[in-house]
Amino acid sequence: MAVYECNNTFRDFLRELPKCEHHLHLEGTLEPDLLYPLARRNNVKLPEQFPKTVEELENRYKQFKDLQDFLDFYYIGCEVLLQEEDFFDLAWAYFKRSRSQGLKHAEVFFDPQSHTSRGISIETVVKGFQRACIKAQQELQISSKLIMCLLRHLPVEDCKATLESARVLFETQQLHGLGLDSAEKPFPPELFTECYETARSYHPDIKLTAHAGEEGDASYVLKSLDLLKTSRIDHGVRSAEDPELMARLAREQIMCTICPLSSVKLQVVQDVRELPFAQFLDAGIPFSINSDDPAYFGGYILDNYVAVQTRFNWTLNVWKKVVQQSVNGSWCEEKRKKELL
Ligand code: ES4
Ligand code: ZN
Repeated sequence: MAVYECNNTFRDFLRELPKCEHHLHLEGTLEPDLLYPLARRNNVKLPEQFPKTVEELENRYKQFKDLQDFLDFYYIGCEVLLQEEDFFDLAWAYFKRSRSQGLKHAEVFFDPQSHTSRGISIETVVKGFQRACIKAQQELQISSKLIMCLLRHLPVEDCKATLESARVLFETQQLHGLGLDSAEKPFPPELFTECYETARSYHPDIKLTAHAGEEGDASYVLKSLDLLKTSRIDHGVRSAEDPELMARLAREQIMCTICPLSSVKLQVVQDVRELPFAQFLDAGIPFSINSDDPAYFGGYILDNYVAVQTRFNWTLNVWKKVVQQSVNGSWCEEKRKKELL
């Protein structure tokens, strides 16, 4: 793994920037040193071949072959989460750790299906996460929004049932948006057109996003916009392969939520320097810098900002622009955006 470190002065500067995170899977914040205690607390037996110690697991996380190799670990990790308290502990640990890295606002994903499939109710999951969000606002001054994701590798009928079970949560805006994650390539956006239509019928202000252009090519991004009508794209880095799409992302000001350390760890690119930041800046496509699954990819939000700086050496003015874009592209109230800037 390449080293992504910058000098202390720059790290301090980046820490002080009002950072917003738009691409963060709460289940992806499960650190090995929480995974084993939770497994014990809940009497969960991990698979026979699963690493036995924190150190062994951390070593295994140093490199993933691809997205699926990572997802296999991610879903096993989910199995130690059972009680409302577990979901609270998980999210609270994320907020505390990210506060020390200068996080101000977070729009966080969770995957109800990885829990409801084990007999846990969506209410248990959401209540635990909501309590952590409230505490983060009160004690850490971090604002947040919850985004529910559908697992695209599961049958569409299962996704529809999950949406229906969350209907009231969307109607009351306890859930702010809908996303789509998990294995991308075999499960293209068009499978979920109806799900997104249903979600739009739940609330006029519901926000829509989808993972696209991570392992799938630019056509996945295009289809997410056209069929799912998303106003944001998670990752989207392979958009750079299609000039017409790039022009559209700029015209429609579609924010791409880029995750530098994730894309290296999952071998989407071999080094952060290969990510299309310069093309996005030149084209005027808004993007944000995010940690995705920090417990698995070796870095929280500031670590990702630092990784970008080590490769791109941006001036203070470029950072100012990047931060402004990130705040302006957030799904928070206008009043909160003004406070952040
Ligand atoms: C994910 Cl990096 C990534 N891609 C797709 N689905 C995911 N779920 C959690 N992390
Ligand atoms: Zn993701």
